[in-house]
Amino acid sequence: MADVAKKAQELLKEPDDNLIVLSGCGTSGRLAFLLASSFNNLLKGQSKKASYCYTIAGGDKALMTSQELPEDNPELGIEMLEKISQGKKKVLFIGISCGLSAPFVAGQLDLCINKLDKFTPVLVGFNPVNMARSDNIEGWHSTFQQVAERIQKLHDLHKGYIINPAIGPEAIAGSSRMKGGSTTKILLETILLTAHKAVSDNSSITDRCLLDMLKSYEQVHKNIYSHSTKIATLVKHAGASLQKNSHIYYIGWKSLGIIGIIDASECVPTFGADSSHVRGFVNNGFEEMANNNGDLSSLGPEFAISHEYFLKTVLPTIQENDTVVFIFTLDDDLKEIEKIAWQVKASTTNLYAMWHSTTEHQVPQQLEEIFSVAINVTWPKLLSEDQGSYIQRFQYELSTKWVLNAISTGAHVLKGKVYYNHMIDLRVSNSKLFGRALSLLQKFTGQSKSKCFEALLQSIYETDELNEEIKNVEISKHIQWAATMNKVVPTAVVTLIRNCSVSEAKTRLASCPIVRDAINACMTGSGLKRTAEQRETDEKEPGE
Ligand code: S6P
Repeated sequence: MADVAKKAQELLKEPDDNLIVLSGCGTSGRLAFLLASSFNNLLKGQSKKASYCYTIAGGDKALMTSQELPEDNPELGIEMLEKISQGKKKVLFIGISCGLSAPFVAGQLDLCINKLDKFTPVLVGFNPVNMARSDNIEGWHSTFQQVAERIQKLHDLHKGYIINPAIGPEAIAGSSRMKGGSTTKILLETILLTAHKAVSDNSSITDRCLLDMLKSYEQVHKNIYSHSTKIATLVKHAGASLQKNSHIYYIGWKSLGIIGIIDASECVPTFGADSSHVRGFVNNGFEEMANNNGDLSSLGPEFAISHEYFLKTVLPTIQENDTVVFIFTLDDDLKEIEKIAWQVKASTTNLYAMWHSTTEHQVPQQLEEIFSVAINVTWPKLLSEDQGSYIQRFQYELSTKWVLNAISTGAHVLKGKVYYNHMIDLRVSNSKLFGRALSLLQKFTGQSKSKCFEALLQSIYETDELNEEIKNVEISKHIQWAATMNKVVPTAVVTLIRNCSVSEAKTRLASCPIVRDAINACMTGSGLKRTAEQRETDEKEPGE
């Protein structure tokens, strides 16, 4: 971390010639965007030139909607990185891939390795290199693991770096938006803020500066989880909304609104949710996002993210079963918040809030009273120093992320979208998720890989008869089709357990809206339930 901070410090001194690029797919790309925006704002506040750029697989559309397929394309990553770094002398490239797995990022790292006179590659992720993804990348020369191994060699020469601490398993297997995303945020904020401070103070970067900042996040953790009872209440209400096929809406201000939009967008690939189930809105919409491509709201309703749109189009449809969560700080326009809250209250009493206050300033009582439950996170006095206020904003964001991740994940668990700790109803929308779907089928049915592969294709193409032609096309073709389908994995699980047709499996699932219960019923009926439970216990690592 210190080495990377020193590199950033060096580059920040010559903003005309240099650039820091943050990049990733899905959540990792969204965090790349958020971090790049924050640090450019910090520079702007100091009347300095913007030094950061981000790239995300799928482009800006992926900031608020799920675009999982471009993650598989290394050439796309290379193209984007070449374009934004044109004309720059030195580029610090930070590629984020929590699982050390995204081909898009592998392509970009490969470009950097081949042009070390210009690029310093940094890989951020949470797997040891020997557990990086080793599958072939369709139409490309290397695997992610091979690229990671090459970066590791550069590490010793101080020409490239890997930051990949072990952070333990995710609560929902593979849901790296949670721990992986939070740790990405903590690590990169610590590195980059330390670099900025060193440039401003003309001081050196030491391990102590990094450690002090990391430790401040420990306090954030303590602070936010002291509200766990209220967080649990929000999870319960949000879960009840989803169980009734109603919605969860986040109405946020500034970057906390963006955290809400990010959390909502992730529910689609993770839980196979519809994009209307969980939605986020931010004040001033795209103006607040300040993303590369500006206003995307003309692309469709799922790109409408402003409060204005919420009030005009969503509010009239809100019903008693919907859950609405307001997210703000005391710096936001409290009068406006109060006004919107009253408007929402006319349609639902399921009105909640999470706000950040200080020991000195609290939210006015008349505002507090509008909400059924409010999480009031109180922080010590505001730090006035420029970088200090950024630490505080980062802490607000992280604690908000933790709460919203708990709400949306918990609500989907209550909706029955999780089987043991697996997202059984994921959308099969890229090669990583195709591989995950296959291993879930093997795990829960005990059948061979080839049998599970066939069942997966049968479910994707809704047929019991697979011709050789279909079986032999590239995985990317299956994914294109699967990405448009619902309940692909649950259907395949049921066909395998019951040894039944795809249409019978669909009928069984349709008769029981809770996916977990439908699968459990099939397991019990076939005497497989204990086997699955047993397998889960057998596979647990010590300490997991
Ligand atoms: C995970 C999320 C995904 C991942 C994306 C990138 O909870 O749904 O969108 O962020 O697949 O993963 P990774 O391992 O490259 O950071």
